[in-house]
Amino acid sequence: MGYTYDPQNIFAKIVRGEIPNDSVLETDHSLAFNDVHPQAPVHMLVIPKGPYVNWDHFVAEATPEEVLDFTRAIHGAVEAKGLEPGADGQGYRLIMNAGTAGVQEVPHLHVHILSGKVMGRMVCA
Ligand code: DGP
Repeated sequence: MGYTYDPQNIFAKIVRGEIPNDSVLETDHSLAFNDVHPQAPVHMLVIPKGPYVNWDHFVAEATPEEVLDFTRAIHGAVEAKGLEPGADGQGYRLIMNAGTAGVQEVPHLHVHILSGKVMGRMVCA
């Protein structure tokens, strides 16, 4: 399947440094920053720096190094905010929206990390 990436999407501009972001963590291939419209007390986004539309595109075409880096960057952002589930019961939720049913607004792969409150069993409007 072919994927068409729009290099003018807002996260592409963040990766290129054309618009600012509130960074949490940066690695060779990934970037984590706070969401501009937080849906919870903690709401970060983690993106690969590479031009991938969604998770499906990433899995199909990213290099093993990018996949490993992205996976660890997600955990790195969790650690940076001290969200690891443990005795204090903190924890977090990961959400990755894709396509129309998933209501993905920005066409650059991103995972949401939500925490800071108990969010109920699922997010489903
Ligand atoms: P989604 O529906 O999964 O595509 O969510 C896109 C998220 O991106 C949404 O929670 C708001 C966030 N967002 C949109 N534009 C910007 C921006 O310019 N900066 C930051 N930090 N977040 C943004």
